[in-house]
Amino acid sequence: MENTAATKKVMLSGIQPSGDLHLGNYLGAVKNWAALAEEFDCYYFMADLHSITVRQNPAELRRRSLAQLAQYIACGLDPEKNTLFIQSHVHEHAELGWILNCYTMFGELSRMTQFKDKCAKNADNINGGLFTYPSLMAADILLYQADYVPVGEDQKQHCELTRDIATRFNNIYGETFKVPEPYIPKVGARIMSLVNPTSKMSKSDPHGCVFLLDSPEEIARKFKRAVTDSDTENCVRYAPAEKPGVANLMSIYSSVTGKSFEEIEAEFQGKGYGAFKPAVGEAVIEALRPVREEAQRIMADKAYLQQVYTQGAQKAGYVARKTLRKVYKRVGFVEKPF
Ligand code: ATP
Ligand code: LTN
Repeated sequence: MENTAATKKVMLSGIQPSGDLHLGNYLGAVKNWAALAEEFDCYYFMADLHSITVRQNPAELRRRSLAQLAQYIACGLDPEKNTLFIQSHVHEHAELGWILNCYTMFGELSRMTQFKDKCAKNADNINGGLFTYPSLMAADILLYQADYVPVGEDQKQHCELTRDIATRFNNIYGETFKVPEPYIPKVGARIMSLVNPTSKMSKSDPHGCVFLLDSPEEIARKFKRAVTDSDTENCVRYAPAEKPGVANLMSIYSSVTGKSFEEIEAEFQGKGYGAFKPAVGEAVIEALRPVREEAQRIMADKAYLQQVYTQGAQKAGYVARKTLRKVYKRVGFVEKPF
C-alpha cells in the first residue's frame, strides 16, 4: 500500500521557546526529525503555552518563537513535508488541556519529577500551570492521535502519564484517543554541558551551551574553554566514566563528522587536548554554518514565516478540531449549533 498521509503513522513533538535552540536540541532532536518526514506524518510545534509556566519577557518570547520556527526549517524540516505550527494558534490545545485536567489525578501530577525540579528552581512562582503542564502536554499529543512522540529521557515520564490519561478516558467513554508511544531515535547522542560535562547541555546553562545562532568566533571560544579532564594523560580516548569532558567532545565530533570513536582516537593520537578542542570547535562551526545562515535568511523573511505558520496552524487545526469535537460529544457537551 502506498505510504500516504492517511496511512502514515503520526509523529509529534514540541520544544518550548523558552530559550534559543542549542547543539543538544539539534543533535539530540531536531536534526533527527528531518529524516522522519518520508515515513511519518509529522507535526512539530513551538510550545509557547507551556513556556509561560515560567515567567517570560513578552518581546523575547515572540522573537524566540519565530526564531525557533526559522531554525526548525533551517535544520531541514521542510514545511511542505512537515506540519510546523505555533501551539497557541491552535486553541484546541488549551481546550483539550482543560478537559484532560479533569481526568488527571492530583497524585499523578505531584509525582512528576520535572514539576519538582521546576518548583525548586522557581520557588517564587510555583503556579498552577507548572503543576498541570503534563495534562496540556497530553492534549498536545492526543489531539493528533499521535503514534509516536520523539522526546529525550527527561520527557518519558510525561509520555507515560499521557498514555495513562488516554487509556483512562478510553475506558470511560470508549475508544477516543490513540495511546502513543515515546520514540527514542536510534541515532542522537545526549550532549553534555561544555563547562560541566556530567550534566546535560541545557538552555538554562548558557555558558556550557553552544547555540545554533552563535557566531563562529563564539563557538570557537566556547570549545577552547571546554572542560577536559584533569588527568595527566592528555590523550583523546573514549572513557566516559573516567573522562566525561573528553567523551562528550568525542560524541559531538562524532555526531557532526560521522567518524567513529576509533577513528577519532587515531586521528588525535599523540596530539593532546590542545589540538583536539579547536578541531571539535571547527567541525561544529562548519556543521552549524549552513543552519545559521539559512535560519538568519528565513528570520529576515517575515512574510514567508507567516505563511508557514499560517499553513501549519490550518492543517493542525483541522485535525485537532476533529478530535476535540469527538471528545466534547463523549463527555456530554451540547453540540455547538454554529
Ligand atoms: P531546559 O533547560 O528547560 O531543560 P532544554 O534545553 O533541556 O530545556 P528541552 O526543551 O527540554 O531543552 O528539549 C527539547 C528537545 O531537545 C527534547 O527532545 C530533548 O530530549 C532534546 N535535548 C535537550 N537537551 C539535549 C541534550 N543535551 N542532548 C540531547 N538532546 C537534548
Ligand atoms: N515538555 C516538552 C515540550 C513539549 C512536548 C509536547 C514534547 C510540550 N508538549 C508534546 C513532545 C510532545 C519539553 O519540555 N521538552
